Amino acid sequence: VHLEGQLRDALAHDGLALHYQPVVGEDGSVLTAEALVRWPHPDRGLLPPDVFLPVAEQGDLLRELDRWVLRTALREAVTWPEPVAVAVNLAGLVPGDPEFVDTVATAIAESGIPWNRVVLELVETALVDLPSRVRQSMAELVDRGVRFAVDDFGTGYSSLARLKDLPAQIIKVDRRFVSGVDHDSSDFAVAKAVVDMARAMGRKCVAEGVETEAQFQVLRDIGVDAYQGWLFSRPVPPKEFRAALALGP
Ligand code: G
Ligand code: G
Ligand code: MN
Ligand code: NA
Repeated sequence: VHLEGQLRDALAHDGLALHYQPVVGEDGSVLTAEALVRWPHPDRGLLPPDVFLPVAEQGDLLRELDRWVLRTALREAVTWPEPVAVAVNLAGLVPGDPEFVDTVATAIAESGIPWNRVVLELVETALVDLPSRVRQSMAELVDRGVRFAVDDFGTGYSSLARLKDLPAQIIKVDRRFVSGVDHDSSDFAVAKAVVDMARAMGRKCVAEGVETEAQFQVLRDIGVDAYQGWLFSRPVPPKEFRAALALGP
């Protein structure tokens, strides 16, 4: 309860921080940066989301946290050079929420960022069983240029065949398959199947958690479109990210 109260306070007073991790193309150029929330806690140091997202969930603060991240990330990203996009994870503010479209549209409009530089990351479970009304609303955002990404693909319950029903332009292959892609034949098979299927359905594929040159090579051969992981960069504070952008690939 103590931590929950402090989190509530932090949310109300801009007491959280965002770090950014680049998503790069084959040539190393930065295409997107994923915003990853941290909490610079007065007594406990920089807390990772695994520690406080459960607290947020318990305290019914996830939706508010997502709104804070969305607003903050868009405001920071509008200062980046074209055409670098920003990706925001949403867990509490999801398409089924009646205020979803309005909230997103307002945040984009207020920030002044071009719509096509906004990516919204959702887990599989938030994207299945969407009533047609909700799909329609999401389509309005997509028509204006927003892209949706399915995060951690392969870890949820949907089968590959359901990929075609997911209203998402980007598929993020979970790092559990990426980690073994260069030496484990079943990880390789899953990664390849996901990428082949995604491509057949006109989606872009991002590999998450790329840590080694060997993984990168194999993923490139499979035909992944973009890459994210420690091989390229850890998540870094906004200043450091901007400095890296200025230096180029
Ligand atoms: O940054 P890190 O790799 O420690 O993130 C751990 C988990 O927290 C990941 O599952 C990630 O999706 C989630 N996460 C990180 N930042 C955010 C955020 O800003 N909003 C939400 N809803 N989840 C986040
Ligand atoms: O669940 P989601 O994909 O949103 O969260 C990304 C998480 O993966 C963050 O916690 C981030 O710090 C972590 N991450 C990013 N790159 C790597 C990597 O190369 N290796 C590992 N082990 N974790 C990574
Ligand atoms: Mn993510
Ligand atoms: Na992930």
